[in-house]
Amino acid sequence: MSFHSRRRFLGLAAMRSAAALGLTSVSLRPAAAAERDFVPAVVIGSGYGGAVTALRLGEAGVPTLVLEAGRQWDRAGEDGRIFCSMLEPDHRSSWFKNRTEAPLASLMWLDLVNRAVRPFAGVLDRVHHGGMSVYLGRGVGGGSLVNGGMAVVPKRDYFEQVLPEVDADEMYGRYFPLANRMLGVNSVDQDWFETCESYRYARVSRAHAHRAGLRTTFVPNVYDFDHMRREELGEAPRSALASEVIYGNNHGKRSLDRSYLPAAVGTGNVTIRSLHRVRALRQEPDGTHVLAVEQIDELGNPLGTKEIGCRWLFLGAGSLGTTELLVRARETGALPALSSEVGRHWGTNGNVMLGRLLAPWERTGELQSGMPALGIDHWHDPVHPVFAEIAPLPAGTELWTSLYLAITRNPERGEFEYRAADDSVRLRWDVSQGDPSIDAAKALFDRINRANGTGYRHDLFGDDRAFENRFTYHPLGGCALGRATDSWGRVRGHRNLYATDGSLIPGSTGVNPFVTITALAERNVARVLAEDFPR
Ligand code: FAE
Repeated sequence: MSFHSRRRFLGLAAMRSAAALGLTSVSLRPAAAAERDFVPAVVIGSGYGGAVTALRLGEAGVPTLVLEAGRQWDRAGEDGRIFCSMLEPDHRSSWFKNRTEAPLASLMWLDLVNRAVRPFAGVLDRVHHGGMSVYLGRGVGGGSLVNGGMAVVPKRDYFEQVLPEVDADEMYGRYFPLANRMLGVNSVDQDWFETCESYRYARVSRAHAHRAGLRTTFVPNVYDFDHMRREELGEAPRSALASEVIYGNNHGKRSLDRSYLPAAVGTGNVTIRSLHRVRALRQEPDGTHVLAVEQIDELGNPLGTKEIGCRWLFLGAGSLGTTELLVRARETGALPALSSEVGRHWGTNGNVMLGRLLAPWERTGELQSGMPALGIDHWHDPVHPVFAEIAPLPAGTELWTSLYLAITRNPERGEFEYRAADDSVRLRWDVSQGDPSIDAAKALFDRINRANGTGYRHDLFGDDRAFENRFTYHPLGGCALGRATDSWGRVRGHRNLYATDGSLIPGSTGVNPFVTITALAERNVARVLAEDFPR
């Protein structure tokens, strides 16, 4: 076993025993960093940016505390499963809601999808901001717990346009390969793909795209495709093939709590505290960052608030979480020197969801893998570039439907504002700002429908719209690299303060974003460790 795997193994064992004991603090040295009110480094959030940063700080010998609002997902419920399925959602599905809020709101205009649930620290959140709502993962592992696992490196020329201050040679030569390796990215066996039942839906969509003269591409994933193959054969417990994805996967998925985070804990320098939400930040004249941290239980009851001080503070609370903390801190005068660029350059990665109704003889299959493996790549279109993920509709029954999450190049950007009356930070985004995304998706899918004699489904989104652009899975921006921060994520205006997550990317990546977030965090923390920490 290599040194790295041994550390990851130790960390995994520590995480599992903490979960079994119902502890909210995980560390190889629980008495050390965990209980002190001052730690050298704090990372807020345990998604991609936070997990990368925690591992590299821990490896460099920096005692580090990770504060995560959600719970650790390692303890089975009464049904013996950690996560619930999409078909039978329960309290584990949703972050303090009375009812699930799934992306598909209806079937045949009927309210068949969502269920009443009791409020709990569940794994998927949908945060509402007027014209836009944002899906987020909540828990140790952030979005990696709920996402479709699609691990896509962006097109280089587009990456260079979006983040011109980043050395693309270094990213494509070093940090994207590193991110893919660390995340455990793998590709589907194409022979199996062509014959399996689980991807019949993708093959049907591919045939329709090709009939319209369009190009499709296989998409790597962090779900273990060999496990999936064995699921179909009945040799492994089903997860991707048991309608599990947005409320978590019980098997097969290499989420961050299986990769970066146990490796971080295994360094012996990193402590993770779950169900700890950072409410506010300030900085003392001597440079100490002070965080107001609230601890809750799984039912949301407050267990107390305390202040934690640190010298280096890394914000990995995701695009919304990081932006909210910074905007509030600037507007309340707690971090007065933050730039006016904080809270700007926010976008949806041009997300639009849509479904097409197929002919009755075009079966997409009752068994559909929840992990997408194919995309329609039409990004080179000069007017309407689109990268469309061929998404499953794993309802366990034949629905003669092709579903897509289209990523488009939408130049519209949102901004965040602070409202003193209720101490809230709100996104300003008008529904009409999503129109360019619909125009692009419509141009592509009209072409596919024309070539195949098919049409849109109008019954999936709660009314009779064909295109859903009122939510995003891919919130990006709010603390954009090179604008609100320097070229390495150091937040301008305050010392030893860093953004390390999707907030750095100004609104768009052209593909699903987590590989980019991971690689960028790897690049930035390497520089920060070399320059900002004593040797
Ligand atoms: P993120 O993963 O959101 O982690 C932030 C963490 O911070 C969360 O665990 C929060 O609970 C925590 N947090 C927030 N505020 C606080 C606070 N105040 N105090 C303490 N903790 C806090 O951030 N992307 C892909 O590339 N491929 C896909 O297939 C894909 N599918 C998706 C499907 C769904 C349903 C969703 C919701 C997202 C999907 N994404 C996908 C997007 C991807 O998961 C997302 O871009 C990343 O998770 C963002 O990573 P960050 O590090 O920015």
